[in-house]
Amino acid sequence: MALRFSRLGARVTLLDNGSRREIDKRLGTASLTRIRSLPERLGAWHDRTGRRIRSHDIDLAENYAALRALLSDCRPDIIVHFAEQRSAPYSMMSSEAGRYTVDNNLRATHNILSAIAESGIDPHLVHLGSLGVYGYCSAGLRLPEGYLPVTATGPDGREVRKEVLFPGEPDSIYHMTKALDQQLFAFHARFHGLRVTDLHQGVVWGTQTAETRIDPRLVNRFDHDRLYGTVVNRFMIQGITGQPLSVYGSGTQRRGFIHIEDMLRCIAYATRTPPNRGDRVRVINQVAETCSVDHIAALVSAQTGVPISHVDNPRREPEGNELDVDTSTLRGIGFTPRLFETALGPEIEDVQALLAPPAETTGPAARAVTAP
Ligand code: USQ
Repeated sequence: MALRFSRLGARVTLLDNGSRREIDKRLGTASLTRIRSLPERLGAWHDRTGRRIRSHDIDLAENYAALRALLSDCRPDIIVHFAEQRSAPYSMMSSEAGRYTVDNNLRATHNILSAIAESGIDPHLVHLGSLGVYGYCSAGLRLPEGYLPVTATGPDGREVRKEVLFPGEPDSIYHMTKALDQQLFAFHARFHGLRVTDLHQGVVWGTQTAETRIDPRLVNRFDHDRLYGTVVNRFMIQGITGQPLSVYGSGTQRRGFIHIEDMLRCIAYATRTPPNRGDRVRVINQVAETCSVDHIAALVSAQTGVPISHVDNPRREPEGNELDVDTSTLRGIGFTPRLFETALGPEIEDVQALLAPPAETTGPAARAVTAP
């Protein structure tokens, strides 16, 4: 995302405490692609484009003073907030992981909101939320973009209509933090006039973007382990390496999905169209299509010839669910997303290419793939 904004001509400053790298060390996991240090990556971007991205090692949850000082100094027009522990299964792995997820995510979000309000700046805050905030039981409803119209009868018998934040039913501690984030955004928008867009995003798939392709040192993470590997990426790597595709439970769980390249386009769109001061928080459902897990497995199996294996579901989640999502905002901007039917085959080839890096690459660009 930082590279995309830099290419579009923005002056980009990164705040990163390296938490994802630390979690890898603790879990003994690694991205399939080799992820260079942040200074190396920013150096590569500069080598290739002449553009500079500044970075600061600041823990947003722990170091409010540094965050506040930096915002007063930078006075950003846009803040894109990704600074949260992002894996649902990680958050459910242990009490410690769940508590870290709550402590980190809520404190980071609230510190950003407080620092904006306290420093008197007026940036548009764009937050990466999650479709899972709603819960996965749409039960005949089309999940709206954040708000549910309700009609109630007042004490005088008159009908009252209003829109309320959708009363979500998150299925993990991680999704619960995104549901609580929503309340913090609503409060600060109402109380301090902060301008906020919350993107309720589906499961991301794919690895490379236009910018990361220009140099192997810029490649994105490709996680394929049980905690950070999302379902499509796991199926792709299982297909490529000839391991049965691990469908959890019945496979009739339905989720929303979006390709990483389309995610960048959607976030860039959101930043170009900020809400006004005094508006309620804008919610956009950032989803290209909904699909069941067994359908994705069938597509990957057809592409790779690898069989599907239904394994006991290690997660506590509804066995199967319907999912109908309102994506009016994205369809309204003429969004033509990558869909599995046509884009999955080329993506599998891309991942294969990442496993077999060109000979001139300086150092190993890919790691050995072990059974995830
Ligand atoms: N699944 C399998 N086999 C696997 C891995 C997953 O059948 O090998 C199933 C899971 O049981 C689940 C579905 O695939 O029903 C999706 O799992 P996932 O790990 O791809 O995604 P999920 O846990 O839902 O969460 C991920 C990210 C989170 C993000 C969310 C978007 O961890 O950051 O917010 O996707 S959403 O689910 O729409 O809220």
